[in-house]
Amino acid sequence: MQIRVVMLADFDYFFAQCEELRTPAIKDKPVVVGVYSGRTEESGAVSTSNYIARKYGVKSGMPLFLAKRKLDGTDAVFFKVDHEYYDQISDRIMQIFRGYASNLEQVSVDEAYLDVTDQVEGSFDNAKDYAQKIKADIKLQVGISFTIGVGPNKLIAKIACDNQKPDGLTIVKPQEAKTFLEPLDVDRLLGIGKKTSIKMTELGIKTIGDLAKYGCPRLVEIFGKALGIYFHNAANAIDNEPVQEQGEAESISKIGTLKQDTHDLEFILHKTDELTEFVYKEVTERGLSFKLVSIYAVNVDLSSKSRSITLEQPAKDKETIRRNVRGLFERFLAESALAVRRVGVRVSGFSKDESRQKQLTSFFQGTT
Ligand code: DCP
Ligand code: CA
Ligand code: CA
Repeated sequence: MQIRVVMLADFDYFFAQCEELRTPAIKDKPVVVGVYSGRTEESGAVSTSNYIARKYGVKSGMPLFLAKRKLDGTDAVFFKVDHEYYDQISDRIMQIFRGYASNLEQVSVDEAYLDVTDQVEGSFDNAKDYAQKIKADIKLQVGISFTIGVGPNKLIAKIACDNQKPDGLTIVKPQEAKTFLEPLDVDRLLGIGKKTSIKMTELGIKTIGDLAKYGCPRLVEIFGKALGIYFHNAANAIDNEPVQEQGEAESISKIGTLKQDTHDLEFILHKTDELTEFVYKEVTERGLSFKLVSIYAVNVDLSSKSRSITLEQPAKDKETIRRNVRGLFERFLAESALAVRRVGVRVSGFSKDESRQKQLTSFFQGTT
């Protein structure tokens, strides 16, 4: 399998940071966001708090009265959760992420995986600059800080992200992945909760390194085939799960570097035609129809932009991709004076190609 560069972005003290954004004057005070159960004025639990409040021992899930007690004598401010507002901010950030990644997988309101392999040309050194650029862009556009973990797969990206917070950036290169995991407690792996971790301690497995050395056949014997193999692979830093939009099928895209920086439409279309060939081939092989055609451009100053168009009808032919890519680039170049360095073509919004299914059905009918 080709080397991948996967990022996990996790927004810092998210609900509380959203409140700070709305009311900047509270930034230097302890900020607590809570769910009030309504039984009494005080009853309810802490959703999250800013890092100042955390210094006083406030934690997510803690009863509010306890948080209040810990913050006694400070100028702490308390808020009721406002999911609608947090969702809006989250949506804006996710939308910006989409312009930076070939694939985006949102896992929760404040977390998303980005597959940026193409954008950084498979290089973990480029990934560092790229991550900093994304962070700076969103800080500027939205005003929210977050932490990024970068690794060769989702598993490593996630654990790397937990390494240093807030406003952190941890990069784990493929060759460092196993050593990075080795000293960590096994329960840092997804799927190892209290019960499993007790069981592992009994087996003499304390760290991920211990688990990596434990034989795969023994693990299968103890935990069953699926789990045993998963534990063995995870401990050895192996994870082939793709970064994939949840709910809908992922997109198919291809990005390439132009022979020279240019603002010339025909020169760019010459390249995108090549990329379209690749995308079209993949779409056909998988029997998909698409409803969304997008372009992606990285300018000489390394800023990047994407533009999309939703088709009236699902399509599956090459000409539709070509025509829309041309239209999108025409408009894009008219709006931007910068020369372009890299370009991309993407289709998404898939449905299964029904005519092909019919063909298959009639094929089966014909043979019986
Ligand atoms: N949340 C909640 N109740 C919990 C945990 C979390 O309501 N017990 C909400 C509030 C958080 C959001 O989910 O802002 C994201 O959770 P995280 O675990 O990512 O925590 P934070 O973003 O608050 O902090 P961190 O900076 O540690 O990521
Ligand atoms: Ca989170
Ligand atoms: Ca978070």
